[in-house]
Order: sequence, then structure tokens, then C-alpha cells
Amino acid sequence: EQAGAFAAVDLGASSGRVMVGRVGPDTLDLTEAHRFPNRPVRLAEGLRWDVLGLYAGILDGLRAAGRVDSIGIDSWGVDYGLLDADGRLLGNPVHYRDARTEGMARKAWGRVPAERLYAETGIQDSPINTLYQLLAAEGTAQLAAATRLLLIPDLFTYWLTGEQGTELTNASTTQLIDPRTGTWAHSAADALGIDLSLFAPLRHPGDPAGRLLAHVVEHTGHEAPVTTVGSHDTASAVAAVPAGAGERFAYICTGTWSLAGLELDAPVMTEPGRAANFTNELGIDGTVRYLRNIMGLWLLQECMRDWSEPDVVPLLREAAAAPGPRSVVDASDPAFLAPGRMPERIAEACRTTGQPVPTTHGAITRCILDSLALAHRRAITSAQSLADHPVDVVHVVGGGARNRLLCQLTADACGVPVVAGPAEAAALGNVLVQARAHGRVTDRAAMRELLVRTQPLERYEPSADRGVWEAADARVPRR
Ligand code: LRH
Repeated sequence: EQAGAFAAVDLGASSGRVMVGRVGPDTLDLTEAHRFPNRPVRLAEGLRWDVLGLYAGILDGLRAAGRVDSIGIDSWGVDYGLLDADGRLLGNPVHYRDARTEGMARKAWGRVPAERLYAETGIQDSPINTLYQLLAAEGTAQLAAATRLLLIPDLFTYWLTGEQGTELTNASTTQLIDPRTGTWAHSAADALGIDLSLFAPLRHPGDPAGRLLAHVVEHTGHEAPVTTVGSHDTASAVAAVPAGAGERFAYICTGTWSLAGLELDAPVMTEPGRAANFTNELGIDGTVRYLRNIMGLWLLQECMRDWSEPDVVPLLREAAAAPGPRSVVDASDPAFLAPGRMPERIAEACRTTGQPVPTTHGAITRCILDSLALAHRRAITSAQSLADHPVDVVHVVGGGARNRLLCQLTADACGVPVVAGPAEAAALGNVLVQARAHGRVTDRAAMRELLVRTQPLERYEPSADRGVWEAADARVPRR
């Protein structure tokens, strides 16, 4: 059987990996060539990404991957590096959890009213948005010196190939793209004072992105083309949702974040959608990711950091034994965005909503998982009514698909079956888009059909007890 080999560089908030996917008519398997930590660094000036460290990890990973037919890169959204006129990186890219965007929504709305901004971009109001980051950078020497802005995956593609571009799915997270047209929102950008010529020309998943530069080939030991994929990790993950033909599904991409919503053919840019803070990000093939950003397992990761507890297994065991849902917090509240003091902040949220404050690590873990399940329920329920798009099943993909308790609670809270897996959805979506561009799979339906046939999935049925989730829902005010 003929199979192609594709290297997926997939960068997450806490680690990066280079995976090799083999794709043939009846084959889709993924092996890890290299995994490396992604450790943000706090300077006096703020929280920064160590992009050189990440790039070194990518190079080592590509070397470990061996000969492949192509390479694709995806990462978290919204963040970027700035280049000067010589094409050199100006400083360390700023982390989206940096506090600099505080107050920037108000600054934006002073130039373009919130309703108009949403009507032209369809993007949720979140402090992480590239637009707000650019407004925060206004007047800095760095931005003044910049002639080019490259989103994180595009920056690495540039370093590997010397070619500059702006991949569309990730560009949609900037809040400067009109999802109805898939091009820049010129009128909003002009009114906001954002210079769109900073951005390199748009490119689309499947487009060729360049070939490895000679010094890169020297390090990796082999030549390969770089292929544009859904470079926003969530776009790649949704491309790898193992939905059967005709299935009416919602998805939750779980990891550091939970991204919960629907895949649609067209954006839904309504006022009720804006009020519920739904976003219309672009997926592959002109699809729209109509979803909400939920804080995700970040809440637990930060508690574990606070507790100096590296092992999640005992926490999940205690959490599973704890009764719940007892105390729940609003897991989509941006109050939880910044790092630090997470157990205290969760306790505070329980206190202000008049609920018992969980004290043991197991009880706090349970509170977090119940809160995520509740946020999943709210997002999936609202998405269906806002988009008039009912579903029968929820696919949980990404790292959280391995978390059995989270999957069961999500099924219980949503009241529909959960199908969990694959955990490495972003890497698989990255691989599949490359494989399609290189003729190994025909279309999006065939990609999903291959996933269904090859990936181990687990099904969770909802429990009959719906009342406890309605009661939990009533305890947490909606923002
Ligand atoms: C998930 C993700 C998410 C974005 C956030 C910045 O990794 O890309 O879709 O909102 O990171």
C-alpha cells in the first residue's frame, strides 16, 4: 500500500511537538518524533514567548522526523512577531496572557463601536485578540520600527523557508478579517488606525509555503516543501474531528483552552451571538468555527503549578470520588486568564457566588472539571440555538479527550453522548491537510472518513440526572 509521510509541527501553550503522520488509502497513523517544552519567560517588561527555543525544538524535531514528503506548522492563535525592514525579528513576541491589553477593548470601541466591530469581523471580545495587542503596542518604538507582522506559525515558516505569508485560519483570530469574505476587514482596520500593510499576503491551507533554506537542510539532513495547513491549532483540530457523514455534531477542542462550538458553512454575525461572546473563526475550506473560548485545563495546570504537584493522576482519582457538581465557577470568565494564585482566585469566585469553598486539592480539581463541564454545556446549548443548528453528539478532541472524568461530566452536563478522541487532533488535521495537498486523500469528507476508520474513539453516554446540572447552571451568573 502506498503511504505518504508528513511532518506536523504542532505548538501548544506548554509544549511543542513534531509528529510524523503516515497517510494511505487505509492508513492514518501518527508517531512522535520530538517533544519539547514551551516555557514562557517573564521579564520586567512582561510575559514573552521564547521563540528561539521553540525554533530550536522544531529544527531538532524535523531532523528526528527523517525524510518526509512535506512539513506543516500550526500553533496557538493571536500572537505574532514583528520584523524590521531587513526581515529581522524585533524582540521576543508577547504572550497573549500578558497584561498589556487591559482596557484595549474600550480603546477600540472608541474608534469603532463594538456592534460595528462585530458586524465586520464576527470575533469575540477577548483581551487576547491581536487587534487589542496592536492597540496596546501603539506608540512603542518596536511597532514604529516594524514593517512586517508575522503570526507565530508564519514566523517559523519564514525562518524555515525565507517566504512570508499570512495563513487565513490563524489570520481570522486577529479580529481584522471579515469572515464573510475571507479577506481583510479594511473599513474597520482603517477606522481603528491599524496598518494592514504590516501583514504579508494571505495564503490558504493547502497552498505551498516554500522550501527549506540550505542551512536548514544542513541541520535536518533532508529537503522538503513546507505546505500551508490550518495554522491555527484549533482549525487543524476541528479538521480532524472524526464525524461520520451527515452526523449533526458539536465539538470541544480541549487542552489549555476548551474551544466549544459548531462547524458552519457561513458565519453567524448577530447581536445575540455577540452578546453571548461567540466567535466566527475561519476553518479549512471556507468553514466557520462558531465557538466560545473557555479557560480549559489551564485552570488545573495553574493550580498544579501553585501546589507544586506534577502528577495529575491522584488529583483526578480524588476528584472522581468527590461528590459533584457542588461548587462551580464561570470557566469562561477572562478573570482567570492571567497566570498566578489560581486556587485563591477559584475560592474567591465560589465565595462571591455563595457556594462552599472547596479546600482539598481533589475538591478543587473537581470544582474545575465541573465548571468546565458547565461551560461546555452553556456553549454547546447556546451555539445550537444561536446558529439554529441542532446536534446529536459532541466530539471531544485534543488532550482533554484522555481525561475520562472530564468527558463523562461533559456528556452529563450537555445531555448528549460524547465521542472522545483523537487526543492529537491538531497534529492529525495538520497532517491530513498536507496529505490532501499532496494527493493522498481526496477531500474533507474523505479525511473524516479515514479518521473514523482508523482512530480509536471512546463513547460516553449522558447520565439521566439532568437536574443537578440545571441547578449548577443557576448558581453561576452568565456574564
Ligand atoms: C488554542 C488557541 C485558541 C486561541 C488561543 C490563543 O491553542 O489557539 O484557539 O483562542 O489558543
